[in-house]
Amino acid sequence: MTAPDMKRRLRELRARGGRVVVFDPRRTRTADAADEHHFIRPGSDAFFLLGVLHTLLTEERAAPGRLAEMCNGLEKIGSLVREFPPEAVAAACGIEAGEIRRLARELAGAPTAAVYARIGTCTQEFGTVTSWLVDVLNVVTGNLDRTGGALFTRAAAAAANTMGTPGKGRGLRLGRWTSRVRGLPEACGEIPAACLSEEIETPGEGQIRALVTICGNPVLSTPNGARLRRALESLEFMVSVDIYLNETTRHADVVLPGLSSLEQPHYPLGFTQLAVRNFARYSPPIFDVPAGQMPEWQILLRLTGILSGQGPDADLEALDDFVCEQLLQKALSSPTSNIHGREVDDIRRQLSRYRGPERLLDLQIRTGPYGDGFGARPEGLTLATLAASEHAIDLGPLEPRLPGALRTPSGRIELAPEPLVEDLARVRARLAADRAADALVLVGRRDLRSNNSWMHNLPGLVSGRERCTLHVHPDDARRLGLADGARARVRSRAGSVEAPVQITDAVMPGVASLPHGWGHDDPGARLGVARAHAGVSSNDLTDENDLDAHSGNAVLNGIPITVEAV
Ligand SMILES: Nc1nc2c(c(=O)[nH]1)N[C@H]1C(S)=C(S)[C@@H](COP(=O)(O)OP(=O)(O)OC[C@H]3O[C@@H](n4cnc5c(=O)[nH]c(N)nc54)[C@H](O)[C@@H]3O)O[C@H]1N2
Ligand SMILES: Nc1nc2c(c(=O)[nH]1)N[C@H]1C(S)=C(S)[C@@H](COP(=O)(O)OP(=O)(O)OC[C@H]3O[C@@H](n4cnc5c(=O)[nH]c(N)nc54)[C@H](O)[C@@H]3O)O[C@H]1N2
Ligand SMILES: [Mo]
Repeated sequence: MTAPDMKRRLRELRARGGRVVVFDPRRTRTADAADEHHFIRPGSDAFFLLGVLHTLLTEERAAPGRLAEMCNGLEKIGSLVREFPPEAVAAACGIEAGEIRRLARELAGAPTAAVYARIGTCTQEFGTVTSWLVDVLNVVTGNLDRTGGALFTRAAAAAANTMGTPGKGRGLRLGRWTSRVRGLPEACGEIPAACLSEEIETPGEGQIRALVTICGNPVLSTPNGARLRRALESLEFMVSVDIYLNETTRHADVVLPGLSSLEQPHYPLGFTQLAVRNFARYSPPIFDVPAGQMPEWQILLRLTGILSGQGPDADLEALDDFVCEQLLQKALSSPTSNIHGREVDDIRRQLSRYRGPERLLDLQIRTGPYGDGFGARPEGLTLATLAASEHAIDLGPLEPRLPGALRTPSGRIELAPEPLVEDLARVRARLAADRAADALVLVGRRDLRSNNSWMHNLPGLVSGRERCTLHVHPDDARRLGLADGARARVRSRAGSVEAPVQITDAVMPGVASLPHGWGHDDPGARLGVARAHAGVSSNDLTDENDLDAHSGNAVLNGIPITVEAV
């Protein structure tokens, strides 16, 4: 879900008689805008959700409705949750059994509802299981794919769930191969960023000796950044496509700055997949490209030419044509595409007004679910119609899309996939392992005037009170002898940092919070303003060995730490 002015939307939802309930180890601004907020122990969402499911199923409140006929494994859920009655999970998640039951009953009693989770439930020990249980809850209550519930978008371009055969596909593929050093499974073709240091450090066939970073600052944004910093130094060669000389790019042999976003055209390809209403919008560049600078897509094609052995003077036009041709041939040969079997020259000619990413976008929009099919539906969308429209084009509210939006081999919702069912054993084991009562764990937090690790080099965005502070609950501060504003040393398995303490009851007892993306005191970076507001990197505390088993996402929330006054 992505949409502007969420505060207003939540207010309007409540004015319509809706209720908002937030689960977060911190009392956030979202929590302030809600009817109810519950502190939840970091990493314990799976326990809580299992307790809710247990209540729904044992009290026979499940009402999947039309979803029942679309599911494989619905019956299995009942037996999976049997061992997780609210009493068994309450202490671990920090929410009382009676409250879990009440919340479950209210969820089941609501005419429509949506259970929705974001990054805090992904970047933790049970990230994949938690995300799965969220979906299971929406299915069991009949809220998946229902107006007023959790709906799929129908994006105008590049949506996997609008291409190919409706309802059928390869499904999600995990673990087809493993990383070289630690043997970690790939997920959707990627291996965890948490493997990067060891893949650089460990000699042998396949060792990473050169690196290209694009638009990323992994020294500050991935776990155990301190180790990565050392690893990057040992590379034979590194290129960064980036606009700043920061903690990561300063290790590069070559930095290639692209254009500012106002010098480039924009289409929110990613966010339209997550929108709360279907729309398409194209924004032309506002400023001309300054002399001597290249758009990022040309920089990347230039690098492609070099890496593919064509040297620094490879024909960019030919490379661009090659990329477009791949996409075009795929569309022409797909029996379900709206240009299946058409004359290739006709389509090429119609695409020829654009180059680079705009040409690819035009192709994807026109072969997409609202597209003009290059003349087959003249009233359909093209990039030209978007460009001619001053505002976004409204493609209507989200609507039920199942089973057509599915891309599983079975053509059904796989509600109890084997790898996740098996992972419940890990959940069970964790539930049994009592944590020490006074153990402290670390979570992060985001900031309105920041975007992950950057935007700290602009005076207007770092003015005012220091933001890289350690939030600590008053009870913990008392116990640990920490004073507000005084400095504390925070230690984890991976490392240690020193930060000023901010005592606040906006964090739950037993939890401390430090934002990520700070730590701008690197001598090699050229960030004058950011250096004056350096802060420390919370990813010097996160552990590259702690991952969610399936996604490979790093555990960035719920890090065991100790804190002492300095
Ligand atoms: N201004 C601004 N906007 C941004 C960003 C930014 O840095 N600044 N970043 C952008 C990016 S890259 C992303 S991915 C999105 C992320 O947007 P969100 O997904 O909304 O992520 P956060 O704002 O980090 O909020 C995550 C919340 O999860 C809570 N949390 C931590 N651990 C747990 C847990 O175990 N269980 C539960 N239930 N909650 C937990 C944290 O306290 C925090 O309040 O925001 C994007 N928007
Ligand atoms: N502890 C902890 N760690 C986290 C998170 C967390 O919640 N807690 N959140 C995680 C999440 S959700 C994310 S998405 C990652 C984000 O981490 P990264 O993907 O590393 O992203 P940023 O830190 O935003 O760095 C963006 C980079 O892009 C550069 N840049 C900005 N504009 C442009 C441009 O127009 N062109 C180019 N080429 N470069 C540009 C900036 O200079 C910067 O180097 O961090 C992750 N790390
Ligand atoms: Mo993100």
